Amino acid sequence: MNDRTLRVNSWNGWDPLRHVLVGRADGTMVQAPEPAVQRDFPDDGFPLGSYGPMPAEMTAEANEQLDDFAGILQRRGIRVDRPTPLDFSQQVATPDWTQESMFGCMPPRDVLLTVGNEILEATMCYRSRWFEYLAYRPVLQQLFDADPNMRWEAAPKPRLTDASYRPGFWETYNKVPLAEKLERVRNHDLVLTEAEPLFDAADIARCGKDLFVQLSLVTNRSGYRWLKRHFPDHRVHAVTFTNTHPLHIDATWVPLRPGLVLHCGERPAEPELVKYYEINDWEVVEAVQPASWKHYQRLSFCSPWLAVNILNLDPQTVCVEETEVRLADQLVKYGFEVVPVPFRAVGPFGGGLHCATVDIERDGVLEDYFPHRYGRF
Ligand code: DAV
Repeated sequence: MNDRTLRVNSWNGWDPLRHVLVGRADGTMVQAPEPAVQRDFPDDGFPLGSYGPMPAEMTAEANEQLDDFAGILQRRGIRVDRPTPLDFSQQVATPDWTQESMFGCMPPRDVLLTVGNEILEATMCYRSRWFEYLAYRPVLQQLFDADPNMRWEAAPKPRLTDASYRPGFWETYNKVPLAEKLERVRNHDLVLTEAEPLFDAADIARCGKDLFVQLSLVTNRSGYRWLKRHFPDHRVHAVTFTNTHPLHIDATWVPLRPGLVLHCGERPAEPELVKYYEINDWEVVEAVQPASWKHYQRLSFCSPWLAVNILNLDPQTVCVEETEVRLADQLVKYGFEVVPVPFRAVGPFGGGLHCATVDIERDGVLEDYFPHRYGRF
């Protein structure tokens, strides 16, 4: 039966949260090698070239934390949906290629972008993640059936032939000196070519009328241009940060409420971006150092900056990983109520509290938080 109370609506990451998707760790893989990504965990049983399911005990612990997080949200009256995992160990193929494994469905934020009443399926750029949208289709179908105003969109499915990747990228990039790496990041000369539009949804920070798209290891200029044309009523900006491994904007530049953005200072923002925020009366706050990840770095491709991968429940309330007490103290000083959530075990499955979720409904309407123009913004 259709549930007429369902409604897709979210314009930013801070309005009061009513309905959210929370990922699952089931069956997550250390993916088989492919041009866009190579896992190399020699000390943890997965040296370069090998692949297979994440260890069962790690998956169980991550799922326990994800389920507990879902429970915390539900007890606050927030509706929670979950994806439907596939057999991620299976080989997948298109007419252009065959890939020995898929990945998982812990970080739905990477795949789905909610803008107003629209949910957009991102292109993705890993062959192992090409079919990941299928894990979210049951929820999307339900939303489409229930909400007559929901816009269900999918960006053009990419070909992901060898033409989409710079040959031998990882072999050379891993060896070049830091300064050269940063120069390549600034020029966006990374693993993806411009053969076709490619983006992950998690490279986009939503601030009402302004969408900030990070050019990264998984988002190219063509992907940014596609997004700009797809959202003609928004101001869509391409941004980069000084970060040798740019992967998703939500551990780097995290808007927490109108007028306040949390910034990972180890990854400096372009001065023009900072100035754009400042002339619009936003404060750019440098986050304190993350807590230790010593016991939870096994098989992880994320950095300790998952600390700032925060989920807002409303403009005054934020979910923060429970070990990040210094960050929590910092946020309390800015007037936030902090909900501590144990989430360390989820990190190796692809992210933190923001990565693990997708907004389906928040109260609120489209607003312009940046009335003043600056530079290219
Ligand atoms: O910056 O450590 C976070 C990835 C979130 N999906 C980082 C990557």
